[in-house]
Amino acid sequence: MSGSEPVDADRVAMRSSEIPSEVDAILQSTAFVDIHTHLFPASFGRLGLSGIDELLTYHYLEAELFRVSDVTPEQYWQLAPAARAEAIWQALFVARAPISEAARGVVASLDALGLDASSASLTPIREAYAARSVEARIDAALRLAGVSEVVMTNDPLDPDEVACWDAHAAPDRRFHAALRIDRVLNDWVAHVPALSAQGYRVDAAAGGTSLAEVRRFLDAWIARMRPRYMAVSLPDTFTYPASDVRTVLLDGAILPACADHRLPLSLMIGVRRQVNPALRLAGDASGRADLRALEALCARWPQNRFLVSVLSRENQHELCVYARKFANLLPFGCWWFLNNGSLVEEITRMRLEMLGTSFIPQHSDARVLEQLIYKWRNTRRSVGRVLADSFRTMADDGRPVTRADIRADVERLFRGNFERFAPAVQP
Ligand code: HDL
Ligand code: ZN
Repeated sequence: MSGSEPVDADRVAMRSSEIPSEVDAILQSTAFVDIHTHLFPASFGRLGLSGIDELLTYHYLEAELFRVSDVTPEQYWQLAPAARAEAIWQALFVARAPISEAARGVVASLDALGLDASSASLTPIREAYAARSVEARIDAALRLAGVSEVVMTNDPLDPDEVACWDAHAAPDRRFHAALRIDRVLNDWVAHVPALSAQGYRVDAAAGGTSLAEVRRFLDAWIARMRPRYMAVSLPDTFTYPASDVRTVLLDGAILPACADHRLPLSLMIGVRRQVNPALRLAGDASGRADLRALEALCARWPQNRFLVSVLSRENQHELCVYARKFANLLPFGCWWFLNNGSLVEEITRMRLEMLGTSFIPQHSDARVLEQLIYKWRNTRRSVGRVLADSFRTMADDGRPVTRADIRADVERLFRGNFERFAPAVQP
C-alpha cells in the first residue's frame, strides 16, 4: 500500500482497553429486532398494554407484592386495577427500595421517559402518561429501547385477537406476527369447540378429518397473519415422540405446515403451569425438561427449523450442546425467570464459548410497551460486559479486534441471525 490510501478506521486493530467502550457504543447505536413480545400496534386497541398502572400490575411484580404485603391474593383480585397498582407502588417502591429486577425496571423506564420514579404518589406519573397518545408512546418506547421491530404473540383462538384480524386492524410494519398454537397443542380437547366454531371439522381424538382441518386452519391464519414463525410454550414434562395428541398434531399438521410455508417452529420449553393458581398469571413456575424431545424433533425433521428457548437454568448447557449437533436448531433468549443480569451474563458467556455468534441472545417478552425500555437497557448492559470480555480474550490470544468485527457480530446477534432463520414471508 503506497500510504496514500485513507486508513479505514473500522478495520484498524483496537487496543484492548478500547474494546469495552466500543462494544457499548455499537450496542447503543444498533437497532435490535425483538423476536418475542406480547405487544401490539395501536390499531389492536386494548390488546396493547401501556402506562404506569399496567407496568406496576405486571405479574412479575404481583408475585413480589404477595411476598412482602399483608394483602392476600384473594383481597388483591377484588381491588380495581388502579388500586392494585397503588398497592404495588407503595409496597415495592415507596416502603422499600425497588431493588429487584422487575421493580428496578419500572424505575429505569420511568427515568428514560423523564418521569419521577421517586414520587410517593402515582398521580403525576399517571397525568404525564395520559397526555401522550398511544402512537406517541409506541414511537418513544421503540426509540428509547433501541428496537426497530418487534414480533408479537398472536393467538388465533383468542376471541379478542380474532376480532382485531376480522376488523382488518391496520398493520404496522414494525410489528410482525407470530402464530401462537398453545391452545391447539397443549389443550386440544378443550379447544375442539372453538375450532369447530371457526368452521373446522375436528374431534377430541384428533381423528377423521381433524389433521386435514388443523392444516386448513393453519394455512388460513398463515395467509392472514403472515407470521415470522409458529410458536408454542411447552411444559417441563414435554416428551416427543409420545403416544399423545400433541405428537399426532405435530407430526400430522404443525411440522408439515411449517416445512411447506418455510416457517420456523418456536418452542419455549419448561413451564410448570399454575403451581399456585391463586396468583393467576404469576402462578407459573419452571422445571427442568428432558431435551431428548428436542433431539428427536431436530433429527426427525431436518428440513424444519426450530427456534428454541428453555426456561430452566439447568437446561441451558445441554441446549448449547444440541445446537452444536443440529444446525436447524437456533437457541434464543434468557426467558422469563432467566431474564436477570446474573443469568443473562452466565448464559450468554456459555453460548459465545460454545456457539460463537450463532444464537440470539435475548428477547424482551414485554407485555407492557414501556418494558421494552428497561429490558433492552438491561440486555445491552449484561451482554455488553460478556461480549467485550470475549473480544478482549480473543485479542489476548492473538487475533486483533476491529470495530468492523464488533459491528458485524452485534448485527448478527441482534438482527441477522433472526432475519436469516425466519425471513419475512413475502405476500
Ligand atoms: O408463554 C409465554 O410467551 C411466556 O413468556 C409467558 O407469557 C410468561 O407469562 C411471561 O410473560 N414471561 O415473561
Ligand atoms: Zn412470552
